[in-house]
Amino acid sequence: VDVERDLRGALARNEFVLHYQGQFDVQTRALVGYEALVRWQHPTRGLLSPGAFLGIAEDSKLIVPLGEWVLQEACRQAAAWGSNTRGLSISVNVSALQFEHPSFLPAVQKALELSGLDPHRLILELSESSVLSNAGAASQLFTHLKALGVRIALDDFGTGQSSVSMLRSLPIDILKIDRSFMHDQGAQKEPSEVFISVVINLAHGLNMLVTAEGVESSGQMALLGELGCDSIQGFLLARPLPLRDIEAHLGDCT
Ligand code: G
Ligand code: G
Ligand code: MN
Ligand code: NA
Repeated sequence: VDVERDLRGALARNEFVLHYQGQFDVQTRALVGYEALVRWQHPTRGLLSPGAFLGIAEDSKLIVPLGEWVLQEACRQAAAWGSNTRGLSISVNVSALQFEHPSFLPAVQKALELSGLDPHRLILELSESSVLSNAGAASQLFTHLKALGVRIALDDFGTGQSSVSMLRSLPIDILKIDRSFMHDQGAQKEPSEVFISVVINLAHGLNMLVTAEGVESSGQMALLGELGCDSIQGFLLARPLPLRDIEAHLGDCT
């Protein structure tokens, strides 16, 4: 309850900040976008990761206003990145509770309107499991989101139970392969390599793009390139960084 009160106060005191992790074209290594990742700049405990507060934010439903803040802030900051960065996408994580809430669609609309961000640049990341447990609601909602022009990514893909028919029936733009499939590849073909290859071919067959997350080695990056993955995200190329630290990179995007 203490943390919950703290969390409520933190929203009012504007103690949350966004960090950004770059996403790169696997062939050219060009920066293609950023994923926004929330942190809590706690007055006494220091910078807290989502693991320390997202569970409580979910249980207390504070994830709804917090999620709206993240959406608005990410859109606002991305729209301000300057004319040379107009091609960069901005990915925002959306929790199950948030996307089931009736305020979600209006919140997306409001974040786009307030920021003036080109809707095509916004990618909403929903975890595979949260979409699966709400497949009916997801279908309707996704149709509305597509009408706004935003893109939809299935996050942590491969950890849930998606069926091909479900993937075909929903207007999903991007599959993000979960980082648990990214453990180091040996000389021998490991099951995860087969899995990654199947996912890439399936996605491309359904007109979707594939992002691999958790890429930590150049061996993984090379393999993903060979398998035809579209973009990669991971500590190898960039860690999540505060806004001031990515601004230097943004200046180089000309
Ligand atoms: O940034 P980090 O790797 O510590 O993130 C841990 C988890 O928190 C990840 O699963 C990530 O998806 C989630 N997360 C980060 N930022 C947000 C956010 O703004 N909203 C939601 N719902 N989840 C987030
Ligand atoms: O669930 P989601 O994909 O949103 O999780 C994003 C989280 O993954 C962030 O908290 C980020 O810190 C973490 N992350 C990003 N790249 C890597 C990586 O290369 N290795 C590991 N172990 N974690 C990563
Ligand atoms: Mn994510
Ligand atoms: Na993920």
